[in-house]
Amino acid sequence: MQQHPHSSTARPRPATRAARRGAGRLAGAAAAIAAVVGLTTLGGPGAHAAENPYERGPAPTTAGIEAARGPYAVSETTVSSLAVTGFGGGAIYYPTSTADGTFGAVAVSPGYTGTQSSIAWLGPRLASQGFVVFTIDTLTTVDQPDSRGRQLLAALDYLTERSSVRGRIDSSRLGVMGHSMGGGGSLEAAKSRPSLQAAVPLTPWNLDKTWPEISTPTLIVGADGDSIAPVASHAEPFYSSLPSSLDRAYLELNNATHFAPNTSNTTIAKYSIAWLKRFIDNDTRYEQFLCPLPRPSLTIEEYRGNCPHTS
Ligand code: 9J3
Ligand code: ZN
Repeated sequence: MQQHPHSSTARPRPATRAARRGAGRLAGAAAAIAAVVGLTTLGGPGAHAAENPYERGPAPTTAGIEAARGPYAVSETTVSSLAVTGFGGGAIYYPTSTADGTFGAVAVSPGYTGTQSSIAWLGPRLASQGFVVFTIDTLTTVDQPDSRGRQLLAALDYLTERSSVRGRIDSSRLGVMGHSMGGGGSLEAAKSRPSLQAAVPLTPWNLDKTWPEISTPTLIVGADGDSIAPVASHAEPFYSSLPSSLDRAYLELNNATHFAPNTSNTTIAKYSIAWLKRFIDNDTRYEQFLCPLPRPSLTIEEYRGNCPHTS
């Protein structure tokens, strides 16, 4: 599918000079009337809210966010570990087109012993929906969650300040994701950088069970069959310890293991896309997929969260 650049239909122009003058006067009068009408309706219940400057792509559908690819064609560039400091390099996936302006960006950390290839499927899957996505390698594959959190932030700094795609990114609209210790690292990153707009830890693992310091909207994804980071001692207490005033959610995958985030997974993609769109892009068109709370199904063991969202 092709990207959907904002386009306007060209208006036929009157042929004669007089006709153009006439059209100009009419347009001026119409603008004046529109300005007065706009003033009288500002703030009223029927007022059209200012257009969201961060919204990207067409109106979403369930099929669209469940699809293997979204509306944007995606390009990829790799970043050598030798070219960066504070993390291990990785792969950047980004919408090819420059017609839609800048995009929000997300850094994604792998888990213990994993490399960026273990979470690479998320790169094109999320980027094709209109994000710049950096799936990273860590400095060593045995780095712990606190280190992975710092590395996610170093990767975002590289992405927005030095990378070849820095001009395509809105540096005020950033998020973090990660698998296992990388999910634990996502919590660490959000705790230390409250300006992050969204966090999505995937079957997260961390020795720290309490996250009341987080003010970033956070979707925690657990797996009912996870015996490495059991939800009862990881994902669930992480979710429960987030402030109850925060926009937060807990999605527990049904019939899934610790390694569900390592291969293409439509449930993970669908709710990650909705969460990132809703909170990185402030795109309330995606609220429909998050509220009312998704019901248990063949793929969802349980879903908890607050509705409606407040930020
Ligand atoms: O990143 C992970 O997969 C964390 C789970 C783990 O291996 O914990 C044992 C140290
Ligand atoms: Zn804590």
